[in-house]
Amino acid sequence: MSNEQAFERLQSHLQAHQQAHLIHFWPGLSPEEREKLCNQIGKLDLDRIDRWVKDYVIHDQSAKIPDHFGPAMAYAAQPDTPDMTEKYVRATALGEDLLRQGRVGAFVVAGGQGTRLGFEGPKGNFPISPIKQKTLFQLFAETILATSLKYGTRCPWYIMTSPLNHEPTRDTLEANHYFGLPEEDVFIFQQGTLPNFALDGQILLSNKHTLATSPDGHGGSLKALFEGGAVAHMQARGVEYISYWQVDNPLINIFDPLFIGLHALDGSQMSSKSLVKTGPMEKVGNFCLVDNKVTVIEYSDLPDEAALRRHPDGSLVFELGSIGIHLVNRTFVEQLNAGEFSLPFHRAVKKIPHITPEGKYVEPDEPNGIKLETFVFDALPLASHSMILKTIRSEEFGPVKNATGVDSAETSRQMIIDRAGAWLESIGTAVPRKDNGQIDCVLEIAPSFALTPEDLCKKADRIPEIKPGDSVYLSD
Ligand code: UD2
Repeated sequence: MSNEQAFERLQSHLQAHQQAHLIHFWPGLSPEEREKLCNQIGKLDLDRIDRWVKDYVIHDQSAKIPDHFGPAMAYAAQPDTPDMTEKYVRATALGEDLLRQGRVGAFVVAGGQGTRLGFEGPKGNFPISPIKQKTLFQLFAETILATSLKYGTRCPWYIMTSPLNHEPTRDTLEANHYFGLPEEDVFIFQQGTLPNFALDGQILLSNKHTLATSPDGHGGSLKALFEGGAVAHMQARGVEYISYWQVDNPLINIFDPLFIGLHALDGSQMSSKSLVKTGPMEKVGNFCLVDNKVTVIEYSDLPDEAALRRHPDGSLVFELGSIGIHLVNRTFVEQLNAGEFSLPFHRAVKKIPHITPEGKYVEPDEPNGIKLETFVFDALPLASHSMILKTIRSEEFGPVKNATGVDSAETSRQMIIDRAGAWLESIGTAVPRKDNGQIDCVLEIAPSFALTPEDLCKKADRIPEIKPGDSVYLSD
């Protein structure tokens, strides 16, 4: 086929889908630019895109609230009956066994943009530890290494990036020699992207030969794990359980034997950790039951009336918040990818920089387009069984999301210090506190020193006396 014929074919294909503007600048493009544009367009499934435009761009079918939904149930953070105590002991022992056998892989989703934090570069490079200023990535790597040593195994680490941050993420890990992990235990892969749309459904161009795209949301991880080769890597390593968390949470307990054990004992395909919300409007998803299936309704979608509903004792009816912590069976990811699976789209109206038909680059002041994303928790209702475990906020959730205020570096760092103080006090070490109860020193416990208060107990003789105003870093 001649170049001309190929162009005409492309043009009529695009015209049939009202997207012919994508080749508006064709005459002025170099051969390389034309090839790049053709490649991008070639990857689009325009029949499906027509449906997305109709259902999600022009109309808004996304995130429909089900007619009937109720609150989901969760295991308590601490067992509250003798039967439960026995089950938690059994589950913890099973979780530890699975860790020893190398059946659990760590998986962080790190493809987001982190706009709210205003930090240049991958969010995992954000320095967060209170004394050593270790980055999020370093803390995760050290935790994985310490866990591998503790259980006499090698836990692999899977990291999902996006085109926004793939190279700098890979470069950081390489330059830091994977923070002590063997290179072959770290598997970095990219998530997919979706085109950005103008409000009338036309795909936007970010320059004359490039479509405007953005990452397809953390729901894209369930495809990317498979298509990017992580699942095959897991198969080869004997990994059955995927411990999923979000890059912004330095307090994450990546390998929690109790959570792993309960998940396995219950035959769950995808499980979640939850915490009791600080109030009705806390910005976390809500665990609900829809048709007997665990389902997360995002904070922005839950009607106020439901969010505010309370039991007679004052507790919230929808009290269980989703904090982006899951356990997923590798075979569940395989099962999803074996068929035609898709998660529902969530639609966000955004300011999207683009090229106008006159060829001018604009960064709009007002929202001008639609970005579509999928969310990983929308896979929960697809699981044959889904378990939820409540956790304790001060132990496990201190995200760095904003530059200041709630969920900022300051609050997250303080939570790291507070948790270290609570662990030390739990083994009988005196920690200086002010009159108002606040910890009066700076504390940091390296993962190599202790992953739990029990680990700390074994090293009690190495903990110095702590005086007000001290900075104490405990490491091996
Ligand atoms: C998320 C949850 C919210 C609650 C909260 C807890 C959603 C929609 N909401 O809110 O319910 O659990 O976290 O902290 O998830 N990411 C990717 N690729 C993408 C988009 C995001 O990897 O395309 C990662 C991102 O790097 C981060 C995580 O997903 O690790 C969460 O993304 P977010 O910061 O957009 O989510 P947030 O804080 O709005």
